[in-house]
Amino acid sequence: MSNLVILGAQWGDEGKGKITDFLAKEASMVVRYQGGDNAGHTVELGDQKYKLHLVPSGILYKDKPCVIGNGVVVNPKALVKEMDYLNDLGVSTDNLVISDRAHIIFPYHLEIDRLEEEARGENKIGTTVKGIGPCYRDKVERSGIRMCDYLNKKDFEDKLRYNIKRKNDLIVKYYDAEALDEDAIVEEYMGHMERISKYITDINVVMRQAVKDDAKILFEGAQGTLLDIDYGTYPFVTSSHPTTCGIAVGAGISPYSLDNALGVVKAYTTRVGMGPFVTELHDEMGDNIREKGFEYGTTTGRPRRCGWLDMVMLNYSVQINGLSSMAITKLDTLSDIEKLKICVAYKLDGEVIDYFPASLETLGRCEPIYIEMDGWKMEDVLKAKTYEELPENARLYVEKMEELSGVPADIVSVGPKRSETFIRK
Ligand code: 2SA
Ligand code: GDP
Ligand code: MG
Repeated sequence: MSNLVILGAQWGDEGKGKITDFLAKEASMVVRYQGGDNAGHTVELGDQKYKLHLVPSGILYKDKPCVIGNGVVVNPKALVKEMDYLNDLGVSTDNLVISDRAHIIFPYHLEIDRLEEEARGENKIGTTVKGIGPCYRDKVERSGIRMCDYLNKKDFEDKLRYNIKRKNDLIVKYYDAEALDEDAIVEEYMGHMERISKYITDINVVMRQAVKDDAKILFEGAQGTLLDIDYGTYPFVTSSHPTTCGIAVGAGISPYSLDNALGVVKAYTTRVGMGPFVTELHDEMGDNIREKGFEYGTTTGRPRRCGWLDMVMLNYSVQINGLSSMAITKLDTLSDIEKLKICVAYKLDGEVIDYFPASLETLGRCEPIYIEMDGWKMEDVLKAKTYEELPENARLYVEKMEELSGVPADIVSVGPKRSETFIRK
């Protein structure tokens, strides 16, 4: 048996969607275990670009069950919209399975997300305003509404009405904003729930059977390690566990069932939203990378902040996730740059450190220590049909990443399409 997690080793948008789609061919099922429709996973097939948010990236194969685990927070309206979008493109969503333990995002979560960001002013997190934090907060506070609650429609409606009243109190009294329309929400969401109810099931049963059958399960992480609520750059993080740790609580399976962890690593670093970023480039080079790599949010369209590869951060990610291999993406974006930099350590108050500090104030004082690598030409990347045919300096860059992390780069990606992917072993 070989179960695998594919996760973001940095701040998200490393190309998880592309790599998941690429490897899903070999998998029996694909499972999302955290996050919600804040995620934006892009898969390009031929001339068609698919942007996935809640639906696992295995959906483009006809025969793969695609599971939305209990650790995911699901906005039924967003899910219906995504299903319609996929169906309109000729993609069937019949293989979708939604955990009956997954929590539901309602309009009050989005409104509170928006109001809290507004109230934070300059200290805002830069959330996607999809209601993710407020929904996970209700889950932990034990006032959330789950998919299984819909089994009893009367109870479901009562719980929803009670929650809307309480949240409206907060919205009006605390934020001095307008109350949401209770009846309109109930009517609309009962309709969305009706639409998705046939996909709701106890995924523990599905997962138990999969393990019994020796199925090859592929877990698809959303966001990235440095956005983990515990291990990320708190509070500039999301409210779930995008790391391997998230699987045990978010996918109806024991941690012992996981065999391998594949970290998707962008050849440089990006971040969308606020928070510290040691290797960030505030100059023309940063703009150049953003434009060449088309670094804009898949969900919100926000420009992503860009910087050099940070091995201190990556090695932290290797350790937390127990990465057994890497998929290095967007190597092509670094083409035509004469000298590339890789951060190998931080300088903190005159001392050299190789660990990732918890305190943002300390992290803010860290300066990157770089090594330089020679660049390569895009025209030479475009000619390559195998890893060995890539320009020598591009291969040296990949091998330097392996040397500095101690993790093999089994996959190297040089473009958004399935065909632009090289397997090395
Ligand atoms: P949230 O909305 O509460 O999860 O936001 C909290 C932080 O998590 C970041 N975050 C993300 N970072 C990278 N990619 C994400 N998905 C979209 C994409 C983002 C987009 O694929 O591009 O379109 O803007 C994602 N989702 C959440 C977020 O920026 C905050 O820093
Ligand atoms: P995810 O959230 O990790 O799935 O990543 P996103 O889809 O948000 O962003 C990654 C973007 O890079 C998408 O537009 C992908 O199509 C694209 N992409 C993935 N791999 C490569 C690559 O190797 N080269 C280039 N140029 N683009 C890539
Ligand atoms: Mg993304």
